[in-house]
Amino acid sequence: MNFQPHDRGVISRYREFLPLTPATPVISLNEGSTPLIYSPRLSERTGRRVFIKYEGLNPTGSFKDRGMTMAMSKAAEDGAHTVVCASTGNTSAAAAAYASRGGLKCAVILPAGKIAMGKLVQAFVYGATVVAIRGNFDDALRLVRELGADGSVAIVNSINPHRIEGQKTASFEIIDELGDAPDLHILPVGNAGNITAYWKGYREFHALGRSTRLPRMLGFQAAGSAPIYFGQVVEKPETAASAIRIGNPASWSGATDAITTSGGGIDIVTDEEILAAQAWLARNEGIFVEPASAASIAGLFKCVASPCATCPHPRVPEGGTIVCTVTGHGLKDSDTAMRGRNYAPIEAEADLDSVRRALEA
Ligand code: AN7
Repeated sequence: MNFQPHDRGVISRYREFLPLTPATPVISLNEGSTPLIYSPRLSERTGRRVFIKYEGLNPTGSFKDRGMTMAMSKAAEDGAHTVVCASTGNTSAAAAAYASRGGLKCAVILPAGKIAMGKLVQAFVYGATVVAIRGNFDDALRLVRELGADGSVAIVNSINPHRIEGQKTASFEIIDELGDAPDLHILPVGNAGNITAYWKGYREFHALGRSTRLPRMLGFQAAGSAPIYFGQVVEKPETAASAIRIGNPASWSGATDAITTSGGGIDIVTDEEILAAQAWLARNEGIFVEPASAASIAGLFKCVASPCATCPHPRVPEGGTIVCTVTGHGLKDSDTAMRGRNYAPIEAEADLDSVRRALEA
C-alpha cells in the first residue's frame, strides 16, 4: 500500500515555501486544497469571471485550519505543551482540533455570548478548556498576549507569524489552479490576518515567476465593526457576522500594506447586505457560507451597484477574473441563517393526498 501520512495537507503540498525544518512534527488533518468554484450567476451579474474559494470545506469548517497546521506543528517543535488563543469562534475550533491531533493542551478565551453555537460546540468536543470572558474579542486577545508573555503557553492567534505562513497557501492554490493570479481578490476582514496572508502568498509566487501579475486586494468589514475603514479603533464593535466582530485588528498594518501596495481598497457592508448575500449565494450557486464569509459576496454586489472611489472593481476589465474567498461554512452558525426568515416546513399528514396538497400550496 502506497500510503504516506499527511501527504495532502498544506505543509506537505507547499513545504518548500514554509519555514519548516526536518525536525518539525507535521500536525495535519489534510487541510487546504479547497475547491475554487466557478460561479456562473455571479459572473453573469458582474460581467467578470468570478470564482469562489470555498474555505468552509477545510477539516474544521474554516480557513483557520491552514494557519493552525503550521502554528501547531511549530509549537510542538518548540516543545510547547499548551496552546492558547482568543477567538470569535473559528480560530478556537481549529486550535482545539489541531491541539488534540498533536497531543497538546488547548485553552480558548472567548467573548461570552458572542460565539456561534456550531463553533462553540467544536471547542468543547475537541477537548479544549473554554473560558468565556465578560468582554469582547479585543479584550480576549489582550488577555492572551498577557498569558503568553512569560512563554509558558504558545499563542496560536495570528499574531503568531506561523499562522500567516500557513494561510498564505490559499493564494498558492489559486495561482496553481488558475495558472495566474486573478485581477481582483475580495475577502472579509476581521483581525486582518487573512488579507495579510493572501497578499504575502501572492507576492511570493509572483516573485518566483509563478504568476505574471498581482491582484488588487479588496477587503470588506461589517459596517458596525469597521476600524480599518474608519481609521480608528471601534470600542464596541457590533455585527450579526460574529466572526468579524473585532474593533482593533492585530494585523491592521498588514491589511493597510496589502490594500495600498496592491492598489486595492477597504470598504464596508451592512448586516442586511451580508445576510442577503448569504441567502443569495446559497439559492443561486448552492454554496452555504457563514455570515462573515458572505461579506465577500455582499462586497462584490456593492461594487457592481455603485462603483466608488475606494473600490477597484471598475478597473477590473470586462471579462477579468475575480476570486472571492468565503471563509467559513454556513453550518457554523445556523441560528443567524434562520433568524428573521420564515423558514418553516409545510406540515402534512402522512398520506399522498396531503403531501400533494402541501406541494401545490
Ligand atoms: C469566517 O476565529 O478572528 O481578518 O477568532 O472566522 O483574518 O481575522 C475569525 C475571523 C473571516 C476574518 N471569516 O479573518 C477568530 C477570528 C471568518 C472568520 C474572518 C474570520 P481575519
